[in-house]
Amino acid sequence: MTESEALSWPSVADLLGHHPYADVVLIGAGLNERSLTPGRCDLGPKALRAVLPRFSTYDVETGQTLDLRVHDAGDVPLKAVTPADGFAPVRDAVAIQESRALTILIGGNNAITRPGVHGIGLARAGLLTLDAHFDLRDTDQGLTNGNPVQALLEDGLDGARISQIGLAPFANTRRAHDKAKAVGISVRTARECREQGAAVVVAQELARLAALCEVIYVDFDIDVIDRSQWPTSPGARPGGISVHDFFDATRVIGAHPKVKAVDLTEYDPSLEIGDLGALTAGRWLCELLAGFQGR
Ligand SMILES: [Mn+2]
Repeated sequence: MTESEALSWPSVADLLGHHPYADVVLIGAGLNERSLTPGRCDLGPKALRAVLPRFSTYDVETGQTLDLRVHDAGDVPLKAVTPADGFAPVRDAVAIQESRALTILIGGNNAITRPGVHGIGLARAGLLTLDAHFDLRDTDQGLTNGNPVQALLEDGLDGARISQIGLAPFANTRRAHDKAKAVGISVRTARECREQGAAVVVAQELARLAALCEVIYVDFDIDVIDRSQWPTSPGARPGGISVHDFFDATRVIGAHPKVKAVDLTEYDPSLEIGDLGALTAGRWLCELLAGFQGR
C-alpha cells in the first residue's frame, strides 16, 4: 500500500536512526576550539540533522531512490576540547566503526581531519581534500584548524598519498605551496575545477590515490565553495568552486569503493543566511549517500 503524500514525504531524515548493522555510520564531531577565525562550528552536526526532513529520498534527475540505512552514532563529546585533547576521542570514534563501509564525520572545524585519518589507519590511508586552503601551517604553536595536513605529514603520512583540490588564489602562501610540492602532494586549483569540472578532477585524483592506498579519507572543507553560494564558513571566498561542481564531486567520492571515511568541516551555522548553509550541507549528504548506494 502506498502511503499518502498529502502532508509529508519519505525524507532523508527517515534513513538515520539506530541501525547497528548499517553499512554507513554518521558521527557528530563538533570540535570548535583553536579555529583561526573563532566561530561556532560546534553547531554543525545539530544543524545538519535538523535540515534532513526537508530532503526527499528521490532524485528526479537519475530516478534513484535512497533506500539505505545510516546508523546515527551520536556526537563525540568535544565541548571546549582542544584539537590536541580531541585527537584520541575522534580517532577512536572512527576506528570503532571499522566494520562499516563508510564513516561520515560531521564537524566541527578542520582539526578533526587528522584524527579522522588516523581512525581508518594512517599506514594504509590516502587523503583527498576539497578545500580552498592547504592547511599546512606550522604546528610549533599547537594544533589548529589551519594545520591538520601539516600534522599528518609530521605523523608520517607520505605526501604522495595526498591530493588537494580547490586551492584558491590569494588565500594561501607561497611557503605552503612550496611545502606541498616538496613533499609530493598533488595540487589542483579552483581554476582547474572550473575549467575541467570538479568531478573530473576528483575522479583523476581518486584513481591516483587508489593505486597507492588501501583506503581513502576525504576531507570536505566546505569553504571550497564560492562564497556567494556558501557564506557559512569563515574561510569561503568569491571565486571558489560552484555548488553544482561540489555536489557532482561529492557523488563521485561517495561512489568510490576505497573511500572509507569522509568529513564535513568548517560549517559554522552562526554565519547562516536564511537556511542556505543548512540546505547546502543537507544536499551534500544526499549526494554522498546517492554515490554510496551506487557502489
Ligand atoms: Mn581547511
